[in-house]
Order: sequence, then C-alpha cells, then structure tokens
Amino acid sequence: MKELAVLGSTGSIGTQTLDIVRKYRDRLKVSLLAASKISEKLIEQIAEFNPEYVYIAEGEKIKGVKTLIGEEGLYELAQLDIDLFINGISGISGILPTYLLLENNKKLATANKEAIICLGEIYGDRYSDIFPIDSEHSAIFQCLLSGRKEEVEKIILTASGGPFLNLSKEEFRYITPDQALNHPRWKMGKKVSIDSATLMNKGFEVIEAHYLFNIPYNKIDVVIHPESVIHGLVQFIDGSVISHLSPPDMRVPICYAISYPERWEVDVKKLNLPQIKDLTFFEPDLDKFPLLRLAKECGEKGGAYPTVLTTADELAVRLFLEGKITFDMIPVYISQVLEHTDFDKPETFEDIIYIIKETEKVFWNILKLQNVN
Ligand code: MN3
Repeated sequence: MKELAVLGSTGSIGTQTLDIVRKYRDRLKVSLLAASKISEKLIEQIAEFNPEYVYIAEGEKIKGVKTLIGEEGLYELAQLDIDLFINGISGISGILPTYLLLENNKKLATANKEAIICLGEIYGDRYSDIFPIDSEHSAIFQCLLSGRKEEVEKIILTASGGPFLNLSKEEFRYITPDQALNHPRWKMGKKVSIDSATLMNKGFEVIEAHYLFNIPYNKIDVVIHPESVIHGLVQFIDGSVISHLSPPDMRVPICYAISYPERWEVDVKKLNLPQIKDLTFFEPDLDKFPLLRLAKECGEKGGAYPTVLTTADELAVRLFLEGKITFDMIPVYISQVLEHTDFDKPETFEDIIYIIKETEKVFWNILKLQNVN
C-alpha cells in the first residue's frame, strides 16, 4: 500500500490525483490532504478518503481528524512519514512546502513549477530526486530513459500555443479572463491557464526543465504543436529523436508519478492516430508572446531573475483575473518590474523570500504610478 500526501487537494491536480486513488483503492491510501482553507470540497474529500491528517493554511481544527494549521503545521507536515508527497499547489505559495519537503528529504512529485523555479538556484542539485508531474517534464523524463545524459543533444518542449495562437496582437487588449481561461486542450487551474494563454507557462517550463534535468538553456527548444499529442522530445547525438505521446489528460502524468517504475491503467480515451491525422509544428511567435523570450533570458541570467519573473507574473495574472489590467499589459508590467529590480544571487531560502517580498513592493509601486488600483 503506497501512502500519499496530496497538497492542493481541492485544486485541479489534487482532484485528478484523487481520481487515480479512487481507481486504485487496493494500492493507494491517502494519508494527508492539504488545502488553503476548509471548504465543502475538502470536507467531502475527508469523508471519502479518510486521511489521518489534514492540513489547512488557515482556519480551525476539523473534528475527527488530526488537523495541522498554518506555518507551524507545515513544518509538522514536512516531517510526516508518508511514501509520496504530491504537490499540486498553484503558484508561489507552494515554495515553503517544497523547501521543507526537500530539507526533510521527502519523496516529492510536483506540478508546482513556481517553487521549482524560485528554489532552483539553491536546490537545483537536489532536484534529480523530484518526480515531475508537469506533462512536458514527465514526457522528457520518459524520453531521457532511452539514452545517457551525455548523449543528449537537445530537449524539445511542445506548447499548444494556448487559446490565442491565431489572434492578432492588436486584439490582445480585448481578451477577457473567461476567454483566457478557456484552454483548447487541457483542463487546468486558473493561474496556469492564464500563463498558457500568454506562453509564460512555456517560459516557466523551460526554466523548470533546466533545473530538473540539469540541462543548459541552449539545449532546450520550444515548438508550437497545437494538437497537444506530443508532449516532449529528446534528440540524441546519433540523430535519433525519442518522443512521448499521450491524450492531453493530466491524469496520465499524475498516475505515472505515482506508479513509477510501473505503469498502471488510466481511464482516458486512448490515442487514435488515424483519427488525429495531422501533427503540426511551428516556431513560437516571440513578438506576439514576449514572455517566452523574457523567461529564457531570465533563466540564462539566473540568480534572482527567475524568482522576480515568477513573482511579477503571479501578481500580473491575479490583477488580470480581477479585471484590473488588460491581457496585453501582463508582459508590460512584468518587464517593468524586471527593469526596476536588482538583487544579489540568492544563497538561502530566506534570500528567496526577501526577493519575493521586495519584488511585490516594486510591482505595487509601478502600478500606483500608473493609477491602477
Ligand atoms: Mn505543462
């Protein structure tokens, strides 16, 4: 019986993880559910999966289950003896749990790319033990099994291109949050859906790949592939290219992270190649989607840049979702924040938190000067 801790249990990754557990009651047991707060969904999950522990970032003790609360509770959580911690937390709030789990040498499968990126400069050398849930990185992980590290020429991440691939740049101004949340291929949380629409998500994934697989940026390519059938490819020095294909359903990489090194049956509609017919690929338009280029630049500069980028994006996306800034301004504000910050290379976890806090201040100042409330 494999025991799981599901962090972000009420979110998109969390609920899809619990779908897998539902199918494999004989092999999997949920020992801990973690969410930001008590909700109807969380209460239902507790009733259904009967975990020994529940963690909430804020709120009161929950009857009938050991409740861990707040930052103190997080320190306890990270010391629990559980076989696999699945981090499906969205955004920067996943940093502290990721840091604590790494510090305690816990087995971690993560979809929380923001934490991977911000902590990469300090903990990158420990990432080889992290199991990626992000579909592209799960794909690359599997492709890499075909050869040795020194035989890799480059890795290629595919991007669906998001919902606005064929929209002109002039129209970006009028994009509504609802339109941006409506991703053509994947069922995902809000933050990552907006990031997919701006291609920031693919930029993050380049940085994530760099840290997870310890591969230099000049060996990481991005190609637009609207069908989202191929999720990642690795080109080896002999000219062989190994790719990973699957239906675009997050339960595939989630289940693999849980079942590895085995493979378990997943209830997805299997690929039918004659039905798909065409797989198309083209270069990303960096003029239309400047955040992809910006992310690569931040990754190459390293130091505090990936953290500043992640922080600025988190705030810009939140303001867009709240209807306070237009879609086309997301990259504008992020660029301005990057121009107005200058930090030393982080050396400790506290340095990372400091960079995040200071970047937030710079962001709010820039907005104030432009009369955005
Ligand atoms: Mn992805």
